Amino acid sequence: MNNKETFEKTKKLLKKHNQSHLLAFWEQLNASQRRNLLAQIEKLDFAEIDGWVADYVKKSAAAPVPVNFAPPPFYSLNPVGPGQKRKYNQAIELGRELISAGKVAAFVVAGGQGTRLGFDGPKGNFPISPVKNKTLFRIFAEIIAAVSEKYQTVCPWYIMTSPLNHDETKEIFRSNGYYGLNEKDVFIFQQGTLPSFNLDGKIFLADKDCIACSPDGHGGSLKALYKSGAIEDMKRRGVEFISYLQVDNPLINIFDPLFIGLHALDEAEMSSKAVIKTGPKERVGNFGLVDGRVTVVEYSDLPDELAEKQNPDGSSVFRLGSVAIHIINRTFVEKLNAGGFVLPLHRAVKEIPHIDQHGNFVEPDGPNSVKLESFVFDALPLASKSIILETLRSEEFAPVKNAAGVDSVESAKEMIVARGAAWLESAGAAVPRKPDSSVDCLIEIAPSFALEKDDIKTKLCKIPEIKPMDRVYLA
Ligand code: UD2
Repeated sequence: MNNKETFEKTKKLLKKHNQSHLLAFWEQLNASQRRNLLAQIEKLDFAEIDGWVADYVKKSAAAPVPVNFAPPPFYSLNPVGPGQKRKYNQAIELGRELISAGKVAAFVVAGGQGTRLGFDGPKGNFPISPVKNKTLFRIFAEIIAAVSEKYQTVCPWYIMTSPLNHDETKEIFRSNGYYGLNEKDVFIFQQGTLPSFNLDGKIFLADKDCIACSPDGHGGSLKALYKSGAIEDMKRRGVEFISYLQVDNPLINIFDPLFIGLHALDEAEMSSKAVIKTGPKERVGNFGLVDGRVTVVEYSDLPDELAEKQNPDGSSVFRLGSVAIHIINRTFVEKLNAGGFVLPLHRAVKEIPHIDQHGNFVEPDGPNSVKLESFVFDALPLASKSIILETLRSEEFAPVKNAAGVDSVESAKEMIVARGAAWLESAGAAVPRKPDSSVDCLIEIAPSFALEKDDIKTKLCKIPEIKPMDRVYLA
């Protein structure tokens, strides 16, 4: 087909789907801009887009929570009874074997914008450790290096970026020498994007030859892992289990033998860790069971009466919060992609800069657009088996979301110090505390020193003397 024919065909297609404005500036474009725009339009499936506009853009209500949403079974922090105690021990053994055999990889989703933090640049480059100011990426890299050393193996690391931060992320890794890891064991790839819509369902133009797009949500990782060749790379290396984490959690225990082992023993396909929520409205997903399948309902979609529903003992019925920590089987991702799976989309109303019908650039002063995203936890009900393991917030979850207040830089630093203090105290050290029992010094334990509490006892040759206001760094 020649250019003219392609143009006419595209024009017709856009008219049919109410998106003719995408070619509004055609006459002003040069040949390469025209090719560029047509290539972007060609990638869009307009029949699918019509469905999104009807279901998610023009409708503002989230899909209702299924009426049979029930509390799910889960493995509690401590095993219940001798049978389960044996199972936990067996799982820890198996988890260790799987890590040693190189069957577990780390996978961080780092394609988000991190707007709430107000930090310019990839969030993984945010400095967070209390004494050495290590960035999130450096902390993860040091965990991976320490696990590889502890288990005498090579743990590969997969990192998903988005077009918003891909080049910058690659440059950060390059200029930091891959944080001491082998470059060939670090696989950085991009997620996909989806067009942004105005509130009437028209796709925005970012420029005269460019469609406005945003990252397709962390659910896009399940496709991007496959498309990018990351899954193929895992297969070649013999990786069977993907340890999924978010970029904003410096307390993450990436290679947890118990979690990996329970998941493998139960032959699950995708599993999750949960914390007990701080309250009915904590901004985390809520675990439930629908038709026997583990399902997560985001905090914003859970009706108040369910969020506040209580058991006879006063505890919340839906008290298990999703901290976005998962083990995903490599073969599950392969199976999903072979079957052409579709995850539901979720809408977020955002401020998206764009050009108007006259070609003038518009910087909105309020929400003007619908951004669509898929969520990785929506794949849980597609798994043939899925387990949930309760974990302690103080040990594993300190998200850095906001500049101040809840889930902030300050709270995450305090939690890193508090965990370090608890680990040292368990080994017999005296940690100075303030009258309100908070820690009165700074403590940072490098992953090379201890990956978990029990490592401290074996590493600590001499109990350190810590004075108020000290800055303690153990490496
Ligand atoms: C997420 C979960 C919430 C809870 C919480 C724990 C959702 C919708 N909610 O909340 O249930 O588990 O985390 O901290 O997930 N990302 C990408 N690409 C994208 C969008 C996001 O890689 O297109 C990454 C992002 O870089 C980050 C993670 O996904 O690592 C979570 O993104 P978020 O901060 O937007 O999620 P949040 O805080 O709404």
